[in-house]
Amino acid sequence: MKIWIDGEYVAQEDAKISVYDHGLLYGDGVFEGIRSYGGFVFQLEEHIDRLYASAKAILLTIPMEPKAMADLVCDAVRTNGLKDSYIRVLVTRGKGDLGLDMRKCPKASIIVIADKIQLFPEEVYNRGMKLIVSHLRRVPPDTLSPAIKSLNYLNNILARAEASRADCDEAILLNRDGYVAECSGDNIFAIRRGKVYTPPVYVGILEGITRNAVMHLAETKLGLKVVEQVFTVPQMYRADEVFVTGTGAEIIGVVEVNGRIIGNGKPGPLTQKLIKEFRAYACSPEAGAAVYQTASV
Ligand code: PXG
Repeated sequence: MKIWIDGEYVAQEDAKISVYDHGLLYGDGVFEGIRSYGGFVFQLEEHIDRLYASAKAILLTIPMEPKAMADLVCDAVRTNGLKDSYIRVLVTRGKGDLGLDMRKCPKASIIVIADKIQLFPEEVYNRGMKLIVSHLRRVPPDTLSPAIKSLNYLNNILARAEASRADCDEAILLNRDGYVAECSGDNIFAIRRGKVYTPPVYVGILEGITRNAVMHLAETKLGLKVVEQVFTVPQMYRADEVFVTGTGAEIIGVVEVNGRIIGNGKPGPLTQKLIKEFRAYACSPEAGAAVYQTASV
């Protein structure tokens, strides 16, 4: 694969950054994970918007206009001859000295990786996921806002490790008040009596782009009522269906939470309908930017 770093494509083996980059030294930077389906970059505008919002929140100036960044994402997919792909855009604080002071980092670094997507095995979609509730709480919004997609992922990584060690697929993080927030790399939904619930953004979550697309599809294609409402772990045990959404996962049914079986222990019927609708939508031109029709940067 050819990787874009600061103005040029380099071979994967040569795609390296300085050990003085504050992205590495301090996790000082932001990123996006994006997918393309059949040559269409899914929700490209939304991802670019979120990237620039994350950068603004951490006082990081991206040395490129949003439109040029959108074109670059398309170009990276095209340059690597991809149609279905996973694109990782990183903007790091750039090279500085060994102190925290961002003023010592004169220029942010831009990295764009477009590679083949490693899909979850079809088996996971069929059997569903097992979740645990992590002992770690989601970082509160007044500490490091989860709405910022920053390079600081230790909160999420340690929660995910807890899940793996318990032979589970994902971990649910609660907020400071004990309400369900989100999973380590996915948003969470519960369905009860035909109504779809998902935690509101103020609970302290990343406002997932897949989440928003799924909320829209549930309402418009399945005619379901979707509400952003706080809920607790015991309320989730009583749900008819639970599922998670994310760029990597898309939509995956949840069949167990903390050893409690959800519904009948299989991904629910509405979850399965949503997966079908999502897959049809993701491959449609209306869902994304066409990679092989846009002008090259
Ligand atoms: N919450 C968190 C904490 C995330 O990191 C999501 C929700 C879902 O957001 P989107 O916009 O993707 O629907 C994410 C993003 C991976 C991976 O390899 C997943 C994410 C980030 C980085 C890597 O599975 N999910």
